[in-house]
Amino acid sequence: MAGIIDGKAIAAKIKEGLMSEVERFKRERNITPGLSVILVGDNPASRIYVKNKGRACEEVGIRSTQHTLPAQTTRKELLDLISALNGDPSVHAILVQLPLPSRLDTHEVLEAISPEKDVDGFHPYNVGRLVCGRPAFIPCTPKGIMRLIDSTGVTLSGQEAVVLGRSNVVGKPTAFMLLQRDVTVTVCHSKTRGLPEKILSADIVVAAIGRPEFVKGKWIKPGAIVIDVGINRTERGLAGDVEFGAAKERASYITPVPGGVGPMTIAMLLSNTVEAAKRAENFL
Ligand code: LUD
Repeated sequence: MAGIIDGKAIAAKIKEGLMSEVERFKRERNITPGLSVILVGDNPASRIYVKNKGRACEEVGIRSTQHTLPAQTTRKELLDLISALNGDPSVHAILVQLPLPSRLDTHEVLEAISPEKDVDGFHPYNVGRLVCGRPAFIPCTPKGIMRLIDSTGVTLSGQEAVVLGRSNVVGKPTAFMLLQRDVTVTVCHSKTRGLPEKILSADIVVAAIGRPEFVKGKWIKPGAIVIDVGINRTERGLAGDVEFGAAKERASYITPVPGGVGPMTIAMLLSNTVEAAKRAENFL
C-alpha cells in the first residue's frame, strides 16, 4: 500500500514560509509583491483555479489583481493590457490563465509578457533557460511535481521516469526538469505504442493527459512513485488520470486528486511571484 503524498499539507508549509518572507519584505523595504492574473472568457475550471490563486495570494500577503476579460476580447486589447502591466512597477508578476479562446494566438500572447514578470515560465526566454539548465522561472505545475517527488526522499539520479503527455505546460517542462536531475526520461503521448509496457518499466510515472483513470493500476511497477496531474470532472466528481484505488496497491507513493498536484501548482505560483518581486527590487 502506497504512502499518499499530501500535496495540500506540503503546499501549506510552503505558504507559511512565503508568508514570513513577504512580511520581511514589507517590514524592511515597505514593498508588497504584486501579481496580476488575466482571465479571458468564462471557462468554468479556469474560474475555480483563478479564484484559488487569488485566495492563496491573500493568505500569504501578496497583492493580487484579477483582470477578467470577456471571451470576445480582441488581440489588441489583450496585448495592450499586458503591455501596461509590463510597464507597471507595482506589478512584479503577470499570469495569463490558459486555455485562451481559440481565436487568440496563445504563443503571441505569452511572448508579450516580460520574461522578468513571467511567473508561469511560459515565455520562450524562460523555456530556453530551463532547457539549458540555467536559472529561470520554472512552470508552476512541473516545479510542484518535482517538490512532491522530492518529498518522498527518493534519490532521483539514474531512475527511470515515464512522463505521459507532451504539453508545453506540464509534460515537456517536467521531462526537462527530471533530465536535469539525471533521470532517464521517456515522454509518451497519444501516438506512443506499447504504453502499458513502458509504464511498467518506470520507477516514476507522471500522468498529465486529461483522461479519467486512463492509467490502470496493473500498469504500475511495484514500488513506483505515481504523480497524477489529471483533474477530470466526471459525473462521479473529480478524477485523476490514474486508477487511484488499484494503483495505490502497487505504488510506493502516490498523489491524490484533489489535494495532490493542484495545491502545489498554486504554492509554486506564489513562490515564483515572491521571487520575481525580490529580483525586481534587488531584495536578497
Ligand atoms: N494556465 C495553469 N491553466 C491550467 N486544484 C493551473 C490548476 C489549481 N497560465 C496558466 O493553474 O499554472 C497555470 N498557468 N494551470 N492549474 C492547471 C493549469 C493554467 C489546476 C488545479 C488547481 C490550478 C487546484 O486548485 C485543486 C486540487 O487539485 O486539489 C482542485 C480544485 C478543483 O476543484 O478543481
